[in-house]
Amino acid sequence: MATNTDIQRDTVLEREKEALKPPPMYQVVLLNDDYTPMEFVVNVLQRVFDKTPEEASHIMLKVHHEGRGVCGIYTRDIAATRVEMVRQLARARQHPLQCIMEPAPDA
Ligand code: TYC
Repeated sequence: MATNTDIQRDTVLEREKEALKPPPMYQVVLLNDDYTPMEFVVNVLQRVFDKTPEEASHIMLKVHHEGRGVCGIYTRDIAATRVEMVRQLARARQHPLQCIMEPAPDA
């Protein structure tokens, strides 16, 4: 039978293993809609995701044509902050722009 010390040792080993792993990564995704102006989306991509005007236009058009597009891949807190920034900017202008985060597929 496993004793308390066995369990404590296993817990410590699990934590050590966890600490050695890279953090889980999340991708921030923009979703298409019929109303948000293209220029606004390009602007958001430059301001929130540090994209060049060319990169921003490319991502915006991908979202427009394919329904969704990845804006960047970040650790959980940074992804959540950027999603919130997009939502605030969209709300301030009353655009229905949707932004979500989801676990990034393994590299
Ligand atoms: N489809 C929008 C339009 O035609 C543009 C758009 C692009 C909206 C990307 C949202 O995430 C988006 N005005």
